[in-house]
Amino acid sequence: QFQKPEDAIKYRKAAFTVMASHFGRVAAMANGKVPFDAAAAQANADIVATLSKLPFTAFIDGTSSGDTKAKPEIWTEQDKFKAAAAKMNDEVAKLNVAAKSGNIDQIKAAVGDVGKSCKACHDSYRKE
Ligand code: ASC
Repeated sequence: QFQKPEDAIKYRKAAFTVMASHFGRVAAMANGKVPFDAAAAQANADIVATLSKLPFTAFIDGTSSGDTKAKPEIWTEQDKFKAAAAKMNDEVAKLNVAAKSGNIDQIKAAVGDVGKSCKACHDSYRKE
């Protein structure tokens, strides 16, 4: 899939960036920063769900250095890193279900859980 290590680094960063943008649109509604729009919440949550699986194909060997904030622990604690990624994927899938329900309280709760799963991985595996 990737010709060079830099290609994998660029790919995963791009996937996270687009994912964060679409998650941000749902989070803004959950936090009351923008008016709730059920169709928009649904569309954005769906994009987040699709994108959330993509970055992890790109944490391949040889990509712990270069233009990346990835900590070496990703490669020395593979089981824990994979579990953290799976947790995020799981919470994002729940957000997608909540968004499809159109219930703002359910969406709020799910947004909070997704945010926690993002932060948990950043705290352990992303350099400042
Ligand atoms: C976001 C975003 C993150 C997470 C994190 C949650 O919207 O871009 O990285 O939420 O800030 O704590």
